[in-house]
Amino acid sequence: MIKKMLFAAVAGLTLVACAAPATPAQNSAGQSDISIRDAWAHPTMGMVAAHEGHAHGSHGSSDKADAAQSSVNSAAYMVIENKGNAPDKLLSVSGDIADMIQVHQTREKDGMMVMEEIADGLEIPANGNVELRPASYHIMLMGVKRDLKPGDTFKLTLNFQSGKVIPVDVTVREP
Ligand SMILES: [Cu+2]
Repeated sequence: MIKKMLFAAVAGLTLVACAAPATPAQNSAGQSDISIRDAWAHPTMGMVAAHEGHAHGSHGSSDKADAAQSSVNSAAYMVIENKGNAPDKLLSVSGDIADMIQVHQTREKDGMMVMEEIADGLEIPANGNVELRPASYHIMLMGVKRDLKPGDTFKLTLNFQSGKVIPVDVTVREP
């Protein structure tokens, strides 16, 4: 009985080991294999604290003006690598460092640099990587809740189409 079970287990392992090289062109059973490196974000240059001082003294201004002034933004960058044989997509990013977090791209539009949300997800190709960097793809942090000083760290959680949920430690530094 034990011998029979052992045989079944070995057979199963062999099948798994052989499956990938045997079907290189058919990756319908493929999986992404996501890893993150070099995650960093812009400092906020003391603007969060500066605004709080200002807000307390601005009783006459409207809520709307306060909201606009209170929105201190930053952006996070990193390299997202996919060592798997299936593409994946970064669908959303969550974290408590900012009121709103979106995946953005910066591009030129009518001679101006504009940034917009990548609403349908940022594709990470199979056996490839995507670099998020200034003036390109970035994770927009809108309404940063505390000052980000060089050397600080905070956490983001990256949510992928495959269902992978990957926590990332982001270090604040100058570009
Ligand atoms: Cu942006």
